[in-house]
Amino acid sequence: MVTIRDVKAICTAPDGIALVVVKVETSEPGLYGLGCATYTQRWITVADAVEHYMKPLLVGKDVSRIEDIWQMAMASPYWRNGPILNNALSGVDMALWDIKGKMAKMPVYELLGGKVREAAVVYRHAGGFSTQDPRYGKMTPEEMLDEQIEHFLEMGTQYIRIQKGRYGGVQDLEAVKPEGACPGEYYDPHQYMRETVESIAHVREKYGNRFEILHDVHERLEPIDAVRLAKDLEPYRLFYLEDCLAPEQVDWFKTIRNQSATPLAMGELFNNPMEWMGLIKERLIDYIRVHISQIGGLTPAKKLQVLCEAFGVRTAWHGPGDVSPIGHAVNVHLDLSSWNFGVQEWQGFGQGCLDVFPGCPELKNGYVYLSDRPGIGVDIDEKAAAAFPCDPTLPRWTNARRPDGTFARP
Ligand code: GCO
Ligand code: MG
Repeated sequence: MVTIRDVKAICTAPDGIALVVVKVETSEPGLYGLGCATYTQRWITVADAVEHYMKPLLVGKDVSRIEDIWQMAMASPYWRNGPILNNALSGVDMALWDIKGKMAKMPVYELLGGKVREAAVVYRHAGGFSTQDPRYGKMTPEEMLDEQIEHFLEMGTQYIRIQKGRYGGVQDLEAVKPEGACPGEYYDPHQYMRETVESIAHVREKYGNRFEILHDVHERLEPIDAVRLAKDLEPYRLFYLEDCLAPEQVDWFKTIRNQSATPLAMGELFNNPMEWMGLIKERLIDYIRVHISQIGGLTPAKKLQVLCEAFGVRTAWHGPGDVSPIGHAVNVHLDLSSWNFGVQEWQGFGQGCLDVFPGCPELKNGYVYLSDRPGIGVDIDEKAAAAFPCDPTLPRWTNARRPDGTFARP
């Protein structure tokens, strides 16, 4: 029996974004697994949970018992389904799938039922520039947006997320902030709504049906405004509208569903199965978008994908810069082996990640491909990783505020 000998967190920021990877070493010399536990805003606490709780819980356990370990480790803290411990568990869970693939001499997608497609079609981000962008002010937002669209079209991209500026739009609200307002990332929800419809109308007018259009509201609107935006965007036939409600307001999806045919994607902020169960059962969304390490790893994500298939919901796993290449590869193992795959969000890797994580999935002509190495297929160069320490500074962008200074869900 091969057992778990050590469990450790490796925190590294090769592209300037804090990533957390869990390495599970085994009693078999040279056999280890890697998993993604990336929660970039609270990476220190996740790493701490891995060291102080996952390690003592799991050392000595049989590596083959993935389901049993997942169930035991999920309920061991009694309180469960929170972001910190879900990420710590995800790192272990993915690492155990990596080990099982290496022992079976198969890529993980083979363990999940084999390929239903050779590669996963991706969606890219256009227009998400910030007022800090050196080109801002020299180029109009439309010119910056078009430049990014042209770049992605040259790369064969078929799905492009259109944002006019950051989440909440191109905002430079120094002028409207109340006297002595507290610091924050100010934006005007109604200005953002108007700009978004104008931007997408411009894109559809200029590019026709050359690519599928997506947009990410990022929970930046009050529910009734989300209803209005979904209706206002209906004529432009989006592939989907992402995160148009905050998780606390998902009951409003019923209203949106009844008033608009704009396809809806939700889930990157979910941690708890009770957040998605109703949306799927009632067929209130079209795409599920969880951040796989935030729900506890590949084991629960596979179960979620199968649940969604029964209700006609497709997958569009969260794939931002704050997922490690191991996490991105796990997304793609699921993408390749799931019949109800929709689209894969793809941020792409900087040279730092490519150097630290040998075997990164490869983007070719709008599709992402996995190596056929056994397991997850991505390794880590720990020495190179150590050269990119994570920054403990708290993120500014999550301090979002409306013109009157009210804090807004970011
Ligand atoms: C996306 C997400 C990200 C998140 C980020 C939070 O659609 O990729 O909205 O941009 O904001 O992952 O850390
Ligand atoms: Mg999003």
